[in-house]
Amino acid sequence: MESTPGRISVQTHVLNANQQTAAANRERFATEGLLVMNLMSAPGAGKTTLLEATIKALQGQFQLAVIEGDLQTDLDAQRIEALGVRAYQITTGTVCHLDARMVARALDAFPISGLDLLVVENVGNLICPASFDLGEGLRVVVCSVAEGAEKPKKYPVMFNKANVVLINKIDLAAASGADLNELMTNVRDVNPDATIFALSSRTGEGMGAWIHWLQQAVELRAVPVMAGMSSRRLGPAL
Ligand SMILES: Nc1nc2c(ncn2[C@@H]2O[C@H](COP(=O)(O)OP(=O)(O)OP(=O)(O)O)[C@@H](O)[C@H]2O)c(=O)[nH]1
Ligand SMILES: [Mg+2]
Repeated sequence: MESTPGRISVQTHVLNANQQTAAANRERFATEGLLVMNLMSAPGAGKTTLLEATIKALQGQFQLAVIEGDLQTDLDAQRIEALGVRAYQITTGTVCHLDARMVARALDAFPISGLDLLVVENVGNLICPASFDLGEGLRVVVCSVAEGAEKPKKYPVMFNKANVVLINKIDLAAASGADLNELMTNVRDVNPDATIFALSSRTGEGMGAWIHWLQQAVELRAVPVMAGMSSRRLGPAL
């Protein structure tokens, strides 16, 4: 489709307006002293399953809450609440991503004081959510092995803005014929600074390294520098 000046200026306006609200959200999160994680992936890559396993590992250590984003249903929020963690569902209707204003509105109805970690599970989509800053301090992208090793190259915006890339469903690697080394190389090509963990949210393999990293992030309220870790290739050997 041909770009027109009108189209470009409307998109720029929308993103600038979002940036202002994201900055206000970020200030609010800083005032409250919590870490906010924006969790993104293609539909079904395993965000909620990963979140369930992460909550089970961190419960009792930190005060947690979750904002869920979906086009329809509160099914993911129900899964989180079943673990005894507060969850707020945003349903976007036809909108394929969360934006900063949706999160700001959610915060008016969903108290965050006293929290250590707020996770925002974005709408399942490997494209649009990457362009909308929510005011988060930590961007985590989940990529399942079965999606295909070339996905980081085809959807670079999502991957090159991530602090962490979680390669999920490694229990399915052999069955899906996935080349994990190629996937890892492609993530590094688009984002040499991302910290990468390979894990299975279902079996728990590789979860320990991710949880350890996240514990540090929550304690610091920031993205940890991986001192003493010479490689970004963490988790089980691939
Ligand atoms: N084998 C295997 N299956 C997994 C793993 N993680 C998630 N799944 C399965 O993948 C499917 C989708 O998982 P969800 O956690 O709902 O994925 P999601 O990214 O939250 O999906 P949306 O919110 O709809 O975008 C479910 O059937 C999960 O049980 C994993 O590590 N291994
Ligand atoms: Mg989900």
